[in-house]
Amino acid sequence: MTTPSPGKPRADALIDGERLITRLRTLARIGARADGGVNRQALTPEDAAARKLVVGWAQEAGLAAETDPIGNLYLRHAPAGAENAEPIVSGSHLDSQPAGGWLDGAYGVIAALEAVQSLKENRAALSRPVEAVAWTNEEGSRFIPGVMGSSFYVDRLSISEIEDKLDPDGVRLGDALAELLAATPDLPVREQPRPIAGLVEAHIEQGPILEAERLTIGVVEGVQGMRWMEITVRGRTDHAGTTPLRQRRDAMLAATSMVQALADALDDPDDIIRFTVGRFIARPGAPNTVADEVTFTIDLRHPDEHVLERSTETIGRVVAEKAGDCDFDIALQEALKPVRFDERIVETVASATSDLGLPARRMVSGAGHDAAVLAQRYPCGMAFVPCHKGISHHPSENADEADLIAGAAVLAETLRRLASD
Ligand code: HGY
Ligand code: MN
Ligand code: MN
Repeated sequence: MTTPSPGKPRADALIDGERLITRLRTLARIGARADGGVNRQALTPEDAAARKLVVGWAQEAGLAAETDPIGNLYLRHAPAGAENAEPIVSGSHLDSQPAGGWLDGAYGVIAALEAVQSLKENRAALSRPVEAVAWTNEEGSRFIPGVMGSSFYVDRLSISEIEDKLDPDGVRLGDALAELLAATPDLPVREQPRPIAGLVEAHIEQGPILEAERLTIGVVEGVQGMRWMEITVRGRTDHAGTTPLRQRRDAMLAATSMVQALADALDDPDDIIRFTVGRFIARPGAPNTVADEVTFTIDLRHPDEHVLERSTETIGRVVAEKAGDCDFDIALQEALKPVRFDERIVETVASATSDLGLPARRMVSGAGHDAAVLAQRYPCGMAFVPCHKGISHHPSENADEADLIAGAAVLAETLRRLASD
């Protein structure tokens, strides 16, 4: 690491690193898995418990805590005289993947809380409020689509269009959301999103670049585009012992041949396209009955929207070719275009990083983030810290404490600069 020059701010003068790490480790106990990971999916009792814990920390720190109709949390410091200015916001998500780690999302929320609390404690001269936010259901692993709280904030979706969605166990989203909100009955509810002057999200990189290059901070310039689809293949149930194969309409065989043909058709010599089938469900699900319905998901990503468009056409063609005697539907569930972040915010992250003497590079995010959705309406940026071996969406996800602390300090300094304009 580069040694900070004399006169420049030091990470440990800007935030309380020990408090940051203690809170992250305490939060990781909620939804802890036996293998060391975290299962704290959106709108579960664990998600509600995590929100309560974070609200408690914020209130102890003297921050004003509020929620909204979709369960986003706002933890606010408004310096005297600046109450009515548009805030500078920072946050991420408290929900995790089913086999997730302790840092994806949680880091960005707790780092934002630490930054906002430290700016308050250090009596930073601010001309705008600063807010830490936890956005609801970023992952989309339980209720599709993800980035739900941030999409609500920028008016990409309304609660009425999602409240009847069901999780894989048949629980209705509207009911799960009502339970989540009931767990914090005293929190004021902001009925309408408010304009934001600027937003910065801190996150672990979830990829291998920073660690390989021995860098502490990734200054994120943008996020690659993403599409989610659900393919449903319909055939006919038949007796496994008596029905000759040539007389079947076997949805399983059609669906599996689609998946393999799609992987072949989307193979990218440059290895830039990301094609994932992460969920595959066969019904009725009995060993001795031919499956009559198979649904599987596609998560498709690339930094170039034209490639996403072409790949979507390929998916339509290949699915039709491999359907045989089965019927099929292709439902587009989410489409997020590639995002370029706001140049002023990116520059502010970069200058705060270099003034802290931290080695950094600019990069594009492979993972999706709430900041990419919020960038549709507000000036946004992100700061990444390295994670071990680039592993994420896995229980072993981890990062060096020193990097987590450095990232939170960069965040605090960036928020201070943006909120002092
Ligand atoms: O899927 C994503 O990129 C994010 O981690 N939810
Ligand atoms: Mn995340
Ligand atoms: Mn994630």
